[in-house]
Amino acid sequence: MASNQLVILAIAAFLLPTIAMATDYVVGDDSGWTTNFDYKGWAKGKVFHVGDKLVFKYPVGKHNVFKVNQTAFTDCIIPPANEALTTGNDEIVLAGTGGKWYICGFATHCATGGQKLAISVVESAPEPAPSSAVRGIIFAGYEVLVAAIIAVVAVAV
Ligand SMILES: [Cu+2]
Repeated sequence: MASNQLVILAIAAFLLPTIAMATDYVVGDDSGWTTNFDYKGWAKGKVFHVGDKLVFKYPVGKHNVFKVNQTAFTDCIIPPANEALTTGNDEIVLAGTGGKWYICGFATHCATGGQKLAISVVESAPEPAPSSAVRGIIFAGYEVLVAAIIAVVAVAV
């Protein structure tokens, strides 16, 4: 087997867990993005990593999503309308670490409806979280794949 193929395999084996372990979070789970939902409680206990994705689901025209700073979050200061996400299925990949804040810009949804989400994002984890069964299954699959790749390489060499 050519050495550059081995290099590609090595890179793939290194990158795969990072890709496989990114988590999609539907904000509010089955309730989606709405008023009178406890987003603080929803976020509590979750560990958000760089590369994970937030998905805001809501009926188009009923809500929207603004990414804001902490002050705007606390005081429900609505940014200009052209900064809003409005598709009803807004996906935000968490690109960096630290605090992230999101609010709805409709009427008083943020101020009186509590439609606001604050999270803290940490570095992507090199190891799967032991508490997540799904991640464990994905990781087990990855180990099987690596074993298969090693077997193929051993046969080829
Ligand atoms: Cu709203």
